Amino acid sequence: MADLQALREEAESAIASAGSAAELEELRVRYLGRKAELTQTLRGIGELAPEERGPVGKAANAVRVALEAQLTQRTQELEASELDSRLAADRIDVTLPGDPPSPAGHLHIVSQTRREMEDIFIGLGFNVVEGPEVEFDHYNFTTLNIPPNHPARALQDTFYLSPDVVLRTHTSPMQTRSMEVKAPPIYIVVPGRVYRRDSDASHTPMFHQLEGLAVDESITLADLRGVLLEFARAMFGPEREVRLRSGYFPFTEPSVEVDISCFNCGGSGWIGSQRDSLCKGSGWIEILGSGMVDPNVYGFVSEMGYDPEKVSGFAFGMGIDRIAMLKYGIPDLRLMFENDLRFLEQF
Ligand code: 2NL
Repeated sequence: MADLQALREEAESAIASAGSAAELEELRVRYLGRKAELTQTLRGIGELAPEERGPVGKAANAVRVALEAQLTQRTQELEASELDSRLAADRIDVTLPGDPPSPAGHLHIVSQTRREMEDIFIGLGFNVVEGPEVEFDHYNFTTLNIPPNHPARALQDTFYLSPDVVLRTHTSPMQTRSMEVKAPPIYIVVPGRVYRRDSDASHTPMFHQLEGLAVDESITLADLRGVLLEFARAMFGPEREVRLRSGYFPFTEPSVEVDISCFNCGGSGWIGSQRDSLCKGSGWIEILGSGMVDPNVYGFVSEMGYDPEKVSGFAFGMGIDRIAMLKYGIPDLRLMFENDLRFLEQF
């Protein structure tokens, strides 16, 4: 009985001072395991004198129950405090920003160029107008004085959605649409996507155009030249000159092709002793087509007061992608639409 009391005190103080769940498990094995002194005592009860069996068995059982209870309680306490310290040590601040922060993107080179062109024309008094990419052939061809058998109307060149609906081949339809709802004077530029059945290094089935239209009293070819000279200088540098050559479009008369003096060689055609490859040694680069609006075009919007005896105007059209290619030295138009970040990130 005295041994049992001593064993109980020893075990209780060991359990009370155990510092971890693992240590408690060791103590459980030592004091309550199969080879433990107490277990042996309980097993050996039958060998005791008959009058001792009752009190010793009772006392030994009481020690076992007490130690088990104390072990369970200490185990719970220690597990709780171990969890607390693990939670404190492993705490993650979920409010911290992601790592690494992803860099912000930027506008596509075509969008940047388009906005730059829009800004230049806004500065010259033009408004920016947009319109549908799916268009009636009436607006895409007929009101632009393009006759029924003109090659531009051929299935070969134009995407037809039905016999009288096309993907617009230029943004000019929106210029006629604008004149239908706004009496002169009108000063507009129309940027947007256009579609032609064409595909090589300088032609893609979809590309971007910006067309301009100015109709007012006494507009002349000199106004056209002045506006395009200002545009050329704003876009390609204050030293630029423009050159007008005779051209042909069904919707303008007269029509002119407009060149700018080459910004690569300064217009000389030479880089040192080499012919400039950009302008092919000519000193000039073609940037757009234009002309004075043909009186037949006004015939489709005469109700709005577009009387060729009273008003006159000029119009022009240019490729936004082509302007960007020239300005940034891009060798192949298809690069613009492949979405390769190694290309896009350069601009
Ligand atoms: C080019 C040439 C051009 C026009 C577009 C136009 C529009 C109306 C009336 C008359 Cl509503 N003309 N637009 C005029 C001349 C040329 O584009 O080479 N574009 C890439």
